[in-house]
Amino acid sequence: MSILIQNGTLLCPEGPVRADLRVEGETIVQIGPDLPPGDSRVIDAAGKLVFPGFIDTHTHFEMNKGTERETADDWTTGTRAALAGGTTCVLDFAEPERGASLQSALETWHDRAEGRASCHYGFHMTVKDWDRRILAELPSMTAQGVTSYKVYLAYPNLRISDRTAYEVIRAVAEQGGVVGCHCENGDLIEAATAQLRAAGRLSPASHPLSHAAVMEDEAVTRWLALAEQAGAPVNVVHLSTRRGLEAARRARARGQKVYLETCPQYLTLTEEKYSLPGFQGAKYVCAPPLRTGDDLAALWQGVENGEIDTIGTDHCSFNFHPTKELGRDDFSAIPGGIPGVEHRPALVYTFGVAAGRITPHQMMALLSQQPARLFGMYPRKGALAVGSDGDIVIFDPQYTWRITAQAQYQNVDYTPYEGMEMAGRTDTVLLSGQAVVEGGRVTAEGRGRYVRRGPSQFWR
Ligand code: DUC
Ligand code: ZN
Repeated sequence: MSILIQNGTLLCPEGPVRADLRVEGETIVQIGPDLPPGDSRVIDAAGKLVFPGFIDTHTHFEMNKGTERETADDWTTGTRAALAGGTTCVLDFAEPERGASLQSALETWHDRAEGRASCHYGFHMTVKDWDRRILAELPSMTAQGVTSYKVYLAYPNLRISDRTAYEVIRAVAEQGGVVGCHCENGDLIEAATAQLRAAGRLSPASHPLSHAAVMEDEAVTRWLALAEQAGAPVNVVHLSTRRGLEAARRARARGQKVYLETCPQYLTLTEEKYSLPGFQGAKYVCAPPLRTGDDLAALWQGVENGEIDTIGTDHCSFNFHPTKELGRDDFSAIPGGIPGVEHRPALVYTFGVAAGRITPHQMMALLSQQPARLFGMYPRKGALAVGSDGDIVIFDPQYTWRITAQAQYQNVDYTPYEGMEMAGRTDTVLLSGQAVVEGGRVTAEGRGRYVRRGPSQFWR
């Protein structure tokens, strides 16, 4: 069975092209003007934008599994929501139990995703223990298609020392992979949290104070110093501040290869949300927190001028009732994380393309091409090109709608973007050459497959 997409504007690697595109089996087989329909099913994409399937570089499905702090979205609901929005591949964070092997985490994540995922998926590997045994596992991870890692400089149960971070960067670089870092200074977060609690300041309004911009600045600066000493490219995940961006600029000016991810929440929402009445601020608690309007403007500037490479969601959904409410009496007990896997493409289109900040081609680079390159999937994924996978999004830039929790696929009882008007939506999605979203509704589920990734393809 083949599908011919006619009359669309294709966001090809070299730029937008008005042409037709044919997918046969799982693969793009033809791109060109006026392709004959033959016996292909024809989809008319006149007036629409045709993107390579979007890749979400940062999700947490089934996090804290089996605890009262388990996330609301599991692999079934999270990947279905992703697909509805046009995300055809997610990269989720596998995390070993304390003292356990990387292999054990990889197997756990495979078990959770296999047969349930509606979009394709790969895994980054979180490193929290570091010893000869873990080091020895890296070649096997590479062979199994895991080529990206994450470390934390925050959280008591996750954070690693500078020496470990340095050694992980070096070891992963030898594998041709890349390490991303959660850059916040854990000691300063803990000190500020203790001070605020001692002063009886226990509402969500204290959350951004306990994660001040200086804590990101310091951690980005340190992370990039460790990378400089290691002599290897690194990634910064969920960058949220002007100061963090400036720290990355300084490292790049010294010649370092630095990759930057930000998230829709840092491009569309600000810290005033934490002062909403009635504990509503808890809905926005995530780490790093929402920031100021000045930070938001700086991040957009970074997106516009190509300094920011990827926009992932950090999708980590907790129901307001009862999960966020665990922190009703103490902001520091509010589970940190917000949903977004479904709405990222519409948000980036609305606040980026429709607002005149970026072109559709830049949106393609941020959501498809650069994620695929950095995480070893290009050009099989992330490109509209002959020979690439038939993961394709037909996006309608004319369709206006409002985000609501009531109408979302995400399995969570709110959305931080409630009521926002969107200037376009994902209309049709092909996954490996098959239509799985039509008219904005998911029509086929459970067809996601594991993506075995290769080395990072650095371009900076
Ligand atoms: N931040 C969050 O808000 N949630 C999940 C992990 C993270 O770093
Ligand atoms: Zn995260």
